[in-house]
Amino acid sequence: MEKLELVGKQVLVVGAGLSGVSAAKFLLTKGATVSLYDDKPKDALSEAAKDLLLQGVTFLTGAGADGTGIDLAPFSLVVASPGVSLKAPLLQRAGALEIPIIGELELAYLFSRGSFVAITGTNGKTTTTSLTAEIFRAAGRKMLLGGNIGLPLAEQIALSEADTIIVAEVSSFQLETTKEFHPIAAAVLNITPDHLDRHGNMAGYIAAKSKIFARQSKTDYTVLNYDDEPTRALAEQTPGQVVFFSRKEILDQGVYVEAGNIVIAWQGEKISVLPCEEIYIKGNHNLENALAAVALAWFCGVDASVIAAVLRSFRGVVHRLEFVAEINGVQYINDSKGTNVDSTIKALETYPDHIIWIAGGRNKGASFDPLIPLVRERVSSVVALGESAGLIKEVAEKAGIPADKIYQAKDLPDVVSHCHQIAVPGDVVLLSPACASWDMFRSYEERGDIFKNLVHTLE
Ligand code: UMA
Repeated sequence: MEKLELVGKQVLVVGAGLSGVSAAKFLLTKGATVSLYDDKPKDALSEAAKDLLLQGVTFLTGAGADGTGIDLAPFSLVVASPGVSLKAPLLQRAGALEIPIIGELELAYLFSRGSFVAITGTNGKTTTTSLTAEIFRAAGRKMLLGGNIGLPLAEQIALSEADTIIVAEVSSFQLETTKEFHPIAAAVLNITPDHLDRHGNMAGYIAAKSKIFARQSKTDYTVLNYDDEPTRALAEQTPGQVVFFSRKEILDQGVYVEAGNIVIAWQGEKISVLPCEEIYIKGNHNLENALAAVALAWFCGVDASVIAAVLRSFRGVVHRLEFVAEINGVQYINDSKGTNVDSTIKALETYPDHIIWIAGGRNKGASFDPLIPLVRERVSSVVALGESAGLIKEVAEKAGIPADKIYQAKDLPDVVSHCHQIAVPGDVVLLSPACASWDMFRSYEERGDIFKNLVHTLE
């Protein structure tokens, strides 16, 4: 499918991160004349971004912090990076001039061959996307994996063929700028407050997420979490065929747990996939991720026996409840991907007690109060870091953690050395910040990698 003519067109890419650099490269291959804007000056950009200069891309950095000096008249298309809000002055001006604004996800979609299987949700996206991709791979299907997971789709889409399944993790930021994007199977895993600073409120956030199924029809599948009320309610809105999954309820039809087994029930047929205890990745949240992956794969024609085999062997993803090391009887766990409250709730639920909890970073507008009961029940010490350290200390105080067990660290080395000093055998040192990393790090991956390296120096 090539739904966009780019030869000789002037295109402005906004944001020179992973997504923008991939979009710019892709646009060049399609014959467009590409300009790249970023708030940051050229010197602060990555080598990959700077390489684009050599490939003929014009840099518009340094034209004023919000692109005020840029003449938009020559551009016939703007490709916005997911991290750039549609409210950014440059995009507002482009909108006022009626220049179409799309994201890199939409761009990749418009040039894709094959079919998209897309996954969104506040939490569990990366695990479910990786697991689903692994199932398609094991089934011998041609498969591409990408999206918000950190692998821009624009970079890979040229490899797609008519029978390729493109398994995509899609975020609310990416969905916001979609128009034609149309997955044959789409999953919404759960919806809890996140990115409210960007979307304004829950309604705005849900509206962005709902675009995952906006272009579906009755021959497509919308996989929804029955146990999560806001997600279940989306059944009323999707034009696709609803497939519910549930960890808690026996459903008339859908994918659910019955007598400890994952079961698929559909149009009178009932298939037992495997006992839940045989799934390698543990925890209720992972069972939900597994149920969604089962639904996506089975409704796209993958045999239940292949699905079961992958669920037995799939080991999970990095930065998500990732075991780092055991040092003097203390376990160190990297959950840097815990970038919102709900995700950190799931991390705290995984360990019964003696948790030394490391949290803080950039708050995205959500309240931290839902963490209080778990902190009271399971956490023995709190280490607060970054812009929201004050708010994390407040949570600790409200949960009744004594003042001498609350520590405000200045940076990650300070965090790790403090934890090493106070931890006793049986403790779990858990980095699960409930916040984005962007106040101190480039990404949650960078935060997690630095944490892991520091922990390894203790060994
Ligand atoms: N920038 C501007 N103006 C702005 C905002 C940003 O110029 O108003 C510039 C920054 O200076 C920087 C660049 O834009 O140079 C960064 O762009 P970006 O924030 O879109 O980040 P990318 O590196 O392109 O990564 C994006 C996704 N990031 C975001 O959505 C914030 C990555 O998701 C994704 O993996 C990648 O594209 C490939 O698809 C990360 C993420 O945090 C993992 N996602 C959020 C989440 O999962 O909760 C949505």
